[in-house]
Amino acid sequence: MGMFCNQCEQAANGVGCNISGVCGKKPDVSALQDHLLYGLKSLALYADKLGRNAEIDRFTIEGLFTTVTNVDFDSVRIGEMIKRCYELKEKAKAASGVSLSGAFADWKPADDLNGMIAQGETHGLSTLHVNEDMRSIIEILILGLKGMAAYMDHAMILGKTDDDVMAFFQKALAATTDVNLGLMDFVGLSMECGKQNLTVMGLLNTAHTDAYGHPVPTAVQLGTKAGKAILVTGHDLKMLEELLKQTEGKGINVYTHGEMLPAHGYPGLKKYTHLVGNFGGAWQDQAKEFVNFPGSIIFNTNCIQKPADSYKDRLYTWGLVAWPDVKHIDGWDFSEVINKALELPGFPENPGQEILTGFGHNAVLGVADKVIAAVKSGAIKHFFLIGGCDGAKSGRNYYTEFAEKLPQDTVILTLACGKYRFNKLEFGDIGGIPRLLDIGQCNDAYSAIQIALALAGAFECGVNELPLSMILSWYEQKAVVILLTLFSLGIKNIKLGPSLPAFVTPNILNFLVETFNIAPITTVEEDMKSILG
Ligand code: SF4
Ligand code: SF3
Repeated sequence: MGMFCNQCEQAANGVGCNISGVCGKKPDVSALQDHLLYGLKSLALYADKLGRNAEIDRFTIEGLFTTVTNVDFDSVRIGEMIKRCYELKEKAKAASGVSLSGAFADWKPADDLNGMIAQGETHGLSTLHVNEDMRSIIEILILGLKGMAAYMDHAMILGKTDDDVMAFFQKALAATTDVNLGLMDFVGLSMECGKQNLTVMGLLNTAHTDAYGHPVPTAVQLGTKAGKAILVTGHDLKMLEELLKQTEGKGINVYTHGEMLPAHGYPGLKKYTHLVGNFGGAWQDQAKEFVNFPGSIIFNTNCIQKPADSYKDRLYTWGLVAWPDVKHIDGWDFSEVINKALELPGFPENPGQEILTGFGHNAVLGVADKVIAAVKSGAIKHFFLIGGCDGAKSGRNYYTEFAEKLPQDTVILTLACGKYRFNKLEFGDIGGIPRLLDIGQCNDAYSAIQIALALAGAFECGVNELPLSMILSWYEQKAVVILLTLFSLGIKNIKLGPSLPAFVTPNILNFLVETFNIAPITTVEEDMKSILG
């Protein structure tokens, strides 16, 4: 059985995974994910005509997020989603009263998993186009939709949605089945996807700050506290809050991992005194780090990797993340995770280094006067946004080296898990402003954009004219949609690494270079020289 997937930065040989996924995705799961995406397009053909339907819209978001890299590796769960997708498609068809025909409109999955896998193998990138540039731009749109769905899922968990955004999801998915649309139609839809994602990231920002307050600068302990322990990894703050409530007074300390680190900055979460610190680094180090965590571990979103036997029995998944044979928690009752932690030895007291987080736009703009004065006096010469995803492939020490070699009169803004490349280093401060400001998770790119817009307003220039450079790293589809958002805002001169996406053809890349002057990272010396002169 073969497969083809090129949606992330780990795509084998820079082309695509065709025997088995570098991420651990097996051909059957790949076929089922392709099949689910095909079903979501079929559903969208009717949902687009039907208008807003909460059940269908919620499913579309969950379905798309399920196919994001490092989320769901469980064939049985994906098979169930395909069945559900078909039920909803039939429901949307009946309710919309429209009659459509064609391969997508007539989609019907087989009754059993093997049949669904066989169908999925024929769906591939599930487009009717043969031109490779068309396929490339359609894939960019689809991967953008997947990334945006991830952020929408978190917003929906906190009770937020947006009708216009949901209408766009269905319109764009349906458009990918339309052979009459041309290249520029999909360029337009991709830019619109970026714009819609700004709304979604804003919605999620409001959801977070309504529920937990605006992040405040907070020192996070990297050592351990004596007691039983639970590690939470992923991105979902609501899940962490529920776990904190359920562990209160039980003698269990809760630690964050990976993209959960910024949780410590939220007043509504940091008030729990048993949220004690952050353990480990970015996702790709989980296998070597989790073995040393003497408590239970729970994933609430990506990035999960094949668990080692040494910690599999104390590992749990929640929400859309799943791995075969790893216990999945449905709903909001975490007693099983808690009871497991109580059986395990926990940590001894071992204080360690502290690092700072919590520099969202509210905190940074709260000291805007100081920042602007420092720029005007020449104390701050340049800002660098060094952020994005971390990953396993070599070449990512570029980001560590870049941060280390920056002159002392520069400030680094960072976000997402790529920060682990340098967030334990000492950068000092400029007149009391820390030189390293952790804005938050990948979705807090929204906050970075607000900071950039406010600075541009204060200096009466455009964002491209600011002394600000973006040195970004990508890995999965959330990074793709953030790039589309930056493009939709007209942001130019981004340097992107560690390698360029396999799904971008030379012609599409030329278009992006000509329009946005985006460039691949080269060497630290060369890139720094080209920016700072
Ligand atoms: Fe390969 Fe990435 Fe696809 Fe996994 S998600 S199969 S690593 S391209
Ligand atoms: Fe990291 Fe997976 Fe992208 Fe939220 S946790 S940024 S890679």
